[in-house]
Amino acid sequence: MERCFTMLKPGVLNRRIAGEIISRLERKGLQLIGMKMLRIDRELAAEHYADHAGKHFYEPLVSYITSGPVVAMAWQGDNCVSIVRRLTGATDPLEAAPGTIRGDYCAHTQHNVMHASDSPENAEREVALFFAEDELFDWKDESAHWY
Ligand code: 3AN
Repeated sequence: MERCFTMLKPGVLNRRIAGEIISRLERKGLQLIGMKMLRIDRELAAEHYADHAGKHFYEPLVSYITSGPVVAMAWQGDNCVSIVRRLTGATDPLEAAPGTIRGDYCAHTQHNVMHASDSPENAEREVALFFAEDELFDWKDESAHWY
């Protein structure tokens, strides 16, 4: 069973679209095993986006991600990372297909609505960065065979 970390970026709550986005992941059949709202500080942002340090968009990215509350989520399911990435769409909203989250809800790369882990390894690292073990709920998913 694979896990994936997702995070609704600042602005999503302001726009009142958090529920719609979460619904898309739920309706696909992924299992939500952790969720919380938090305000990211610069230290956590730097750790989360360490791979991007030094890139031209790094400073704006850190300023943005720390600018308001986010909704962090941990999901579980077969091929969870690939499924979430496909539902999320391309990084650049101009490339993101209509029907994907980024294809439907944003117009600028910097404000592209949702972070999603890009590999199972990064997913494990990110889930551990944002959630303590006792904040994750590996509940019995009797409906898994419906999807
Ligand atoms: P993804 O979020 O699709 O995995 P990454 O990991 O390359 O994409 O980028 C992380 C975040 O950095 C993106 N979600 C976006 O907010 C921001 N970002 C990436 N590339 C650019 C860019 N060219 N200009 C502005 N922001 C960018």
